[in-house]
Amino acid sequence: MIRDQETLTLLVDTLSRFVRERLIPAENKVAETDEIPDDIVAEMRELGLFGLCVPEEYGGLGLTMEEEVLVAFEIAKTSPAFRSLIGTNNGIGSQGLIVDGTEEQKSYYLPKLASGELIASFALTEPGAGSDAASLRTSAVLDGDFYVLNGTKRFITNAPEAGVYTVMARTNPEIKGTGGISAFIVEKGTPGLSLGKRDHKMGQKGAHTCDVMFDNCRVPAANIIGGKEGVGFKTAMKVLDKGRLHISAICVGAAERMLDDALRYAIERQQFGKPIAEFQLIQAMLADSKAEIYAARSMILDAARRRDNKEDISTEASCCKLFASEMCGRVADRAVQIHGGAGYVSDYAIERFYRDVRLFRIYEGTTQIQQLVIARNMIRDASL
Ligand code: COS
Repeated sequence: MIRDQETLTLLVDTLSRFVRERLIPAENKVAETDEIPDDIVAEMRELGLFGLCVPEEYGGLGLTMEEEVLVAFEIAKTSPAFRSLIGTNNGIGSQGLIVDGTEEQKSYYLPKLASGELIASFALTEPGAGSDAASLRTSAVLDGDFYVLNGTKRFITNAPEAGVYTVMARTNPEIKGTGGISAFIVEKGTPGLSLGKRDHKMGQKGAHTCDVMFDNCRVPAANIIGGKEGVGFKTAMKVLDKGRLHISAICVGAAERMLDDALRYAIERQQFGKPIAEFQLIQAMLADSKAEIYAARSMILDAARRRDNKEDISTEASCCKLFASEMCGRVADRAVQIHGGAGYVSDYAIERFYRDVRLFRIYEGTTQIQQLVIARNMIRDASL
């Protein structure tokens, strides 16, 4: 559901140039320093990148899902750390508010997220609750006009930078399953909220995660998302449906970049007296990668259009995440192989990408969770 082709083309072209001229040249510095330079963050703010998916009435660009994935294909052609910084404000950090927040909550927080004045984080995962998100143990006990939160959240993206956290916590310990879970907006600086030290990750340097701890953290009762207890798990699942589609598009962009690097290398690199691109075993790796990227791209656009059409895309989002993230892993592996020994040393970007993209098969639901969601939905639909 593209609203205005001309504006969209301008946006995609502008981003594509920004990626080529500003972000790709800064990749090595980000990997070495584990930081995104301040001037680049400022430019990202100016370009409106923190508010791509925030509705226009709250100061964002209000992109449709189809427009968002087209933008994501471009942004992902560089280090995933850049995307990660803007990703939570556009996705899992803001969507809880967008889909289920009250008008007061939306009008207070969304403009600050759209401008990038505040960074948002999504705090679902816990040390004992990863794939089994419904087993989370962080508690939220009502005490007058406040909820008192206790518990620990783990691997929380952008937590070190965040000004606001969407936190899933159990308001009703009597209900063991998902019905006892509620979602809260918790602001940085709330007494009782503290952060662990930054995680040392395999890749994605420049994108930060850490633990978020709540120790008798008093959160105003007005900050329960939607003003209602017991619906927080469903909010989180709706957020993840969209998030999974977005990550799928990121997988396509990253795979396109890796294939592009591998193709250039294969054309330049000479062995046995000719470019290695002329050898059919290399061509097979290039061709398989091209075909798989095309397949992922097509299915993501289809799912995005369906979401814009207000269809339930839980199954399709999981199909996209499953296929696109696994595809991205295969492309990374072939791209290293095409580079040969050069692919194993850090002179070439592929060594870094190979580590960076490994996360795509894990976060926002592992491949195995996507399989489970798809099969469960199939069985449910067949018995209707
Ligand atoms: N949209 C809206 N509601 C949804 C939903 C969706 N996509 N998916 C599930 N729900 C609802 C269900 O309808 C059910 O509601 P009722 O109790 O009213 O029937 C409720 O949520 C519980 O769903 P379910 O029974 O499927 O929960 P389970 O605990 O069995 O399993 C999985 C849920 C495994 C799918 C979930 O825990 C999950 O996605 N885990 C992975 C977590 C993850 O992605 N973490 C990444 C870190 S966050 S970046």
